[in-house]
Amino acid sequence: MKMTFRWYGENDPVTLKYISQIPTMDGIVSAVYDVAPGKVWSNESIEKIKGNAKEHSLAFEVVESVPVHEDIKLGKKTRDEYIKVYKENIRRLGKAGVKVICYNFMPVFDWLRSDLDYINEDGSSSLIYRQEQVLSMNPKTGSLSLPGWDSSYTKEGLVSLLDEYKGVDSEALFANLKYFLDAIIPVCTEFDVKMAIHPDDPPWDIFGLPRIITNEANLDRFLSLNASPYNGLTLCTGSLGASDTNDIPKMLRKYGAMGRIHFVHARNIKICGERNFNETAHPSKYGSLDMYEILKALYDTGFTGYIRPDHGRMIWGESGKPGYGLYDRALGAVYLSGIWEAIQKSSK
Ligand SMILES: [Mn+2]
Repeated sequence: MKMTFRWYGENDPVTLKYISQIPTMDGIVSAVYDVAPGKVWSNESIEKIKGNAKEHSLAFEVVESVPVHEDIKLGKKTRDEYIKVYKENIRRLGKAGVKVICYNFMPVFDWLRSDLDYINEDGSSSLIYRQEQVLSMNPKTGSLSLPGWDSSYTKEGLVSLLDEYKGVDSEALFANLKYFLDAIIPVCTEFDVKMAIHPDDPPWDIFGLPRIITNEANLDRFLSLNASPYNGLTLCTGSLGASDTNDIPKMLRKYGAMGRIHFVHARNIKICGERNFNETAHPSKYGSLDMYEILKALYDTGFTGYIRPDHGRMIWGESGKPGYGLYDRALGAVYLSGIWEAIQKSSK
């Protein structure tokens, strides 16, 4: 298991120096952030991230994410041009030593939350999700004020994009995903870059948009779309865990044994009512997920891939990018590494 930490580049208030000071840290997870989806990343930008990381003795072997252009998800004729660009990015990243690319295939929005700054009893703050509140912000009426998304699209742009998805149901989305995978996996194989799809967050349909990376049956189907081991998963415990019908340790054991888990996002959430949840501190006692069982499942299936603490709360007066402060994620990393050491030593 290799411990990593997401870094948002030179504008991230969490510096590489701070990340390198977190005990047990092996590397960073990053991306080129100033290029629009569907464009080629410059070799200079890729090398710069790698060089910056190296200066702090951190590896740069995981990219999160290379965004998939909406035309690919929509299955439009123009997708071939965007797939060509995607393949070029895989080649460039592979040559730079990147081993895993995390991506998602969620239409229009990826993660959704109702509040990015919910104040907990102890004064820390968390991202939370309340289904009713999210649905009351129906973007089709132009009344979008989704935290984190309200400035990503213009009202008109969003309405027309949502219109384009009217003909795309989950079957069509699966077909478009297969088309994409079949095109890129040969390049991944040649350049030894593993693709790791991130589950949909939260793992159910929203605003009439299909979501397909949501549960065990759909993950089985996803993996069978292209049987190559280069077609794999980012197992995000908090995303899948928002649905209490998902048995996370069971899924980790199953897909881990198949060698299809390349990257793990380990975070905890507390389910509080149907389709409502709060993000919590990482330890098991605060959330609905048992982090020991999660790491034990990885250990038992011989996991050698990458893991990172996922969203943290804001604690100790820190402010910054919601979910991506330094302190609580650092505590998460060390907690996860502590469990791992205990499992390793007690298994000898
Ligand atoms: Mn995640």
